[in-house]
Amino acid sequence: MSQLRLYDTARREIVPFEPGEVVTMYTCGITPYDATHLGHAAAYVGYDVLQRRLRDRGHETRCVRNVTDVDDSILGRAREIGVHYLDLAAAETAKFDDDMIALGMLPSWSEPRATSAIADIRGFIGMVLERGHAYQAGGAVYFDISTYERFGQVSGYDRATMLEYAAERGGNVDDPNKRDPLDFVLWQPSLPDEPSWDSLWGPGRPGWHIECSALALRELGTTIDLHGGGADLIFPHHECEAAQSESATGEPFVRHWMHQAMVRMDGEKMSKSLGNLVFVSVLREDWEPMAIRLAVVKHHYRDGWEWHDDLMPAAADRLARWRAGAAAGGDGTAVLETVRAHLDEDLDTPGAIEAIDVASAAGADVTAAALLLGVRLSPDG
Ligand code: 5CA
Ligand code: ZN
Repeated sequence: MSQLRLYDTARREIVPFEPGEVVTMYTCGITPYDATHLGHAAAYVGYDVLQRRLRDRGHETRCVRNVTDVDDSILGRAREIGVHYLDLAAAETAKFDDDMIALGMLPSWSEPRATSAIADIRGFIGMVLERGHAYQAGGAVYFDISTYERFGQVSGYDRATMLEYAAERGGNVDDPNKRDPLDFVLWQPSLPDEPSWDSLWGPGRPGWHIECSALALRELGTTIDLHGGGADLIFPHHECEAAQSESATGEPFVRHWMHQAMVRMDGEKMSKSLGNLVFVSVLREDWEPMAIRLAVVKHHYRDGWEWHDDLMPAAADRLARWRAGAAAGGDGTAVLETVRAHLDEDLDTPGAIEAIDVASAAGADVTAAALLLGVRLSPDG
């Protein structure tokens, strides 16, 4: 069997991915304050294809995907529309789950909510403080990046770039309580109408990054095989996770980092905050879910791509062609092997799709090959 090779964000090159029999993975899940858009779908489709190929190679995969049910954005939206934040989270998570099932996603090994981890988070912050990597100021607890030499190991960004992204992505660089603007919050006081939990450092709520470190440790252990999410999370989110996790445990946090490039619309990252969104649920009104999945896997996970309306009819045509090939019933073993080889080379889904196109046009039954991409050709397949 060929070697499975994957790009590692931290090493900045394609390297062999050689986990043990059980593969532990953690992918950053949604903040459920709005519907699932194509950017989310793309992020999870990539991890799904990876899991399918790993299982096909004989591994057991355990992929944890958290739900950020308490943070600035969900609390802000709940306040704006006048509902309890947990009701908002529950409603949006249910819709997200429905979209994920429709898109043929393997079930997650677990889907823990951030609010399920308050006790774990408090314990985790205690470990970081005890080892001298954090300080208290103004009712909050901050991670002290001056105590952690490898800050920057995941992103490879220089300080100026880190400052720019921290300012853009909710890092509160102007917070006067911080010793360094790149220090980040582990625990913070809540506003009067926000949820608040008791802690040794005063009442409050967790910072954002800490939930993923605490949940990865709780669910999967000290060192995990693979961690990722969208590339927008490389900094500060994953950089900060790595810093606090390695500071808390003294052990390596992640063996391999994998990030999905951004899906764009109108030239900008598709995002809830900008509002340039294509919702999966809206696309599902006009197109079958497998065509939506095909429109996504047509792109390589490391190439950012722009959404445009022609993608759906093209994907639906392709699905129909593959089905016609499957009905013709020719031998599909060769194309299955070709697809495996493409996936083993940094999840080359565009290459795999081209190979399926060719085989299908020649009358091969491409059902098994398509299924490795998570594309079901028969309704009950
Ligand atoms: N709850 C946090 C992670 S702990 C969060 O980032 N939530 S999110 O709802 O904003 O994003 C969910 C996932 O979708 C993240 O992995 C994020 O990186 C990814 N994502 C968001 N927008 C895009 C996009 N336009 N293209 C690709 N991936 C995206
Ligand atoms: Zn996360």
